[in-house]
Amino acid sequence: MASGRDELLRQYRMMRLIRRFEEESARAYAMGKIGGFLHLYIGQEAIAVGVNDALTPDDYVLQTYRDHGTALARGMDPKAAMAELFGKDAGCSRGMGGSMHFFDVGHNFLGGWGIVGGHVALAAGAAFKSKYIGDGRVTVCFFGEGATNIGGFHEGMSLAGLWKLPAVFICENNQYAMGTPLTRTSAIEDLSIKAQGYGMAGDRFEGHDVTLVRDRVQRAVDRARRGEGPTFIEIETYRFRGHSMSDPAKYRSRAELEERKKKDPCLVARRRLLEAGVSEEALDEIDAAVDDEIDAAVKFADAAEPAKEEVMWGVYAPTGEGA
Ligand SMILES: Cc1ncc(C[n+]2csc(CCOP(=O)(O)OP(=O)(O)O)c2C)c(N)n1
Repeated sequence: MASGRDELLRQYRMMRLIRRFEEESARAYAMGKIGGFLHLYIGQEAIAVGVNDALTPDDYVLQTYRDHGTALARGMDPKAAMAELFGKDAGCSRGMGGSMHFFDVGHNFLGGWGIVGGHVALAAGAAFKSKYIGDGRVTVCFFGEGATNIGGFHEGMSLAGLWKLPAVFICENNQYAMGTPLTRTSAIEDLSIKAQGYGMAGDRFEGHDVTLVRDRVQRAVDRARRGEGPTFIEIETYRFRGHSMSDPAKYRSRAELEERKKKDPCLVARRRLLEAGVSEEALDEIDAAVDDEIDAAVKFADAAEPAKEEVMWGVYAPTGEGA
C-alpha cells in the first residue's frame, strides 16, 4: 500500500535522524564539547517514533533523562537539541538543562527528567488537568523498567488508575537499569501485569518494528481519549550503548549485543522498505540528507553563543554585604 510505504519512509527518516543525532552527540561528548551526562537512545528509536505517530500535536509527552530521541520525534529542531547539549543559549532549554532536561512547550514535550520515576506523578498531573478542563489531550509518560520499582512510579500510577486519567504509561524495558539486569531487580518478568494493581489496561510487545509500536500504542491512546482510562504498556527493547557515556557496559556479553543488533529498528524498517520496492539508492539518499541535517545541527551548536549571564537567571544567590 503506497500510503503505508510513504509513512514507513517518513518513520525511517526520523529513526535515522535520531540515530545520527545520537552518534554525533557521542562524538562531540568525546571531544569535550558536551559536559555533564549523556544517555543515548540508540536501539530504541522505533519506540519514540511509533508512539509519536499515535499522538496528535496537542498531546503531552514526558520522558526520562534518555530524552533526545523522543524530543526529536515530537518535532524538536535538531539544532535546538544539539545546542542544548553544547550548553548554548539557542538550546531548547537555553543551554541550562543539558542532555537530561530537554523541554519544548511548542511541541508539548514536557521534559526531560533526571529523577527516576519522579516524572510519573507529573504526567498524572498533566493528565488530570486534561480530564478536569476536558481539553481532549492524552498524556504519554515514558520510563525505564528500573523505574517501575520506585515509589514515584507507584504514586503516579495509583492516582492515574483511580481517576481514570487520559494517560498512557510506556515502560521501555531495555533490560538493564544502569548495569543491573531486570532479573536482579524484579520478582516478575512480565511487567505489564503491574497494570492490574492500578486498575488499568495492560499491554506488552517488542519494540523494534515501528509500525507495530504505532498500532498497539494507538489502541491505548484512543482508549484514553474516549475517557476509558489509562494503559500501562511494557515495550521490550535494548540499548546498544552503555547506560551513559561513562559506562563501558561490561555487564553484558558481546554476543548478547550482536544478537540484539539483528533487531536494529532502523535496519528492520530499511529491510521492509526494500521489500516494498523502495530502491537502495532512494534509502541512501534519505541517509545522506539526514547526515547533512545533523552536520548542520552540530555546526550550528558549535558556532552558537554559550549561555553566559543566563546561567544565573532563576538561580538564588545572596548579594550585597555579608554575601
Ligand atoms: C531517584 C533516583 N534514584 C537513582 C538515580 C540514578 N539512576 C539514574 S538512571 C538509573 C537507572 C534507571 O534505569 P531504567 O529506569 O531502567 O531506565 P534506563 O536508564 O534503562 O532507560 C538510576 C538508578 C536517579 N537518577 N534517580
